[in-house]
Amino acid sequence: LAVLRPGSTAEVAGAVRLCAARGVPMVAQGGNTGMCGAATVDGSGTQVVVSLSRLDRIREVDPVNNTMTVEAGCILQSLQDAATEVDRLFPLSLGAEGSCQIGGNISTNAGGVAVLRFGNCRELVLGLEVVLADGEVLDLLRGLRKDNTGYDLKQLFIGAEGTLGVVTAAVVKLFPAPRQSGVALAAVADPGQALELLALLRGELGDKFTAFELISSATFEHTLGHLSTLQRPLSERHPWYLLIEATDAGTDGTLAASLEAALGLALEDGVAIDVVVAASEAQAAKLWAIREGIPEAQAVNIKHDISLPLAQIPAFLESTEAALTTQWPGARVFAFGHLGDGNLHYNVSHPPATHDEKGWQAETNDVNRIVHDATTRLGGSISAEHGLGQTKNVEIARYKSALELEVMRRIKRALDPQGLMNPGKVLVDSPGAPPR
Ligand code: S2G
Ligand code: ZN
Repeated sequence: LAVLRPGSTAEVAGAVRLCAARGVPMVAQGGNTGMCGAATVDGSGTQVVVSLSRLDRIREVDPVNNTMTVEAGCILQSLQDAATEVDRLFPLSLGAEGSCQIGGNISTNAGGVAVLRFGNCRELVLGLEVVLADGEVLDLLRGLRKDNTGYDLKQLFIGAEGTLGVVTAAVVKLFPAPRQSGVALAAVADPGQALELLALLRGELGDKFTAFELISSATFEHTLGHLSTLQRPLSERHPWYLLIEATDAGTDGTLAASLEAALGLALEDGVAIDVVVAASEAQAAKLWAIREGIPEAQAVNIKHDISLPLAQIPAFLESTEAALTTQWPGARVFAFGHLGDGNLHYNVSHPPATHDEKGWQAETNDVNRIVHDATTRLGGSISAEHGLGQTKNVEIARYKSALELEVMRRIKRALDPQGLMNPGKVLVDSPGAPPR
């Protein structure tokens, strides 16, 4: 019906009161970079978008408390820059950081490449300001690391995709700025060896170990082929690659040596086949550019964002690719992502002999069935970091217990009795939604 562009929390509250009084469903929207359509209205023509873009003030930076109070419409990059200005780090980092907004990151509990060391939004947020479905402003903007005074209400809204209220501001944690960093690319023979390398680096680097991104050979070659600006960092081709990053807030200058020693050990122990350690920031950026270039080269594939218990990952990769290529000979699997978190992005391309790119999308449900059933069978989750939105809400009804879904509905009914907050997202049938 409209895009509402409130300029303050009070205006968001006014807009929500207006919509609530008239039974108009609201879809809160930040940078709209989500992967599951959570911030997109449905086709009914009855919903309004509530854009948070004008709530873009950094209200307070407190380097003593190591917190920052920011409004929902702040671009993620601007938070990173504001932290750097006071010699701190705000560690949330993901591909869309130049345009995604912190309100949307919080509402989808975004992860990205530094979860291994710093956790996802659930761990990075200390306080929230939320406009509830009746227009009341719930002020939870406390920057306390410890506060056991009742239910931890903020956690209800983190990852709720705007279905319980509209996030308008947050208190986020700051960390010591890294003084040293080291980036390397390692080649391994198989996912089992990747897990051995993960364990070795965890032992050798401890909490200096920041990122561990898996890239399959197919993904690596496809990305290098797609982005001509990228340079091949190792002379030989290998079955699997790991992009590794370590950082240290200390100034003792030992990080590079520690990283090289750990990788030397991996080579000696036969845990890695080959390794290249970036000799400069420019070379480190070139290695990261390969990982950052992957999503752009994946545009037309059927995508998945799953997580598994780490030990199940080799079995999942082997059995699922076999099942997919049996049903669709010639389909290619592009597996990559945040292996340290057990989180794989598992994208499947069209089998050229039988499907073109457009036709392949029609197979999405059947491909999802194989991938999501295998994930669930191995104790995993069908959405590790991208959320559910409107593309996976139906899927969770298949994999979550009736009781788990019922408890979610009870929370939804309690906080949004009219079912006006982003209806149809997360939970397929938004309880209480007015019949349309
Ligand atoms: C990543 C980005 C979205 C995708 O690259 O880590 O979360 O799957 C993804 O292409
Ligand atoms: Zn990811």
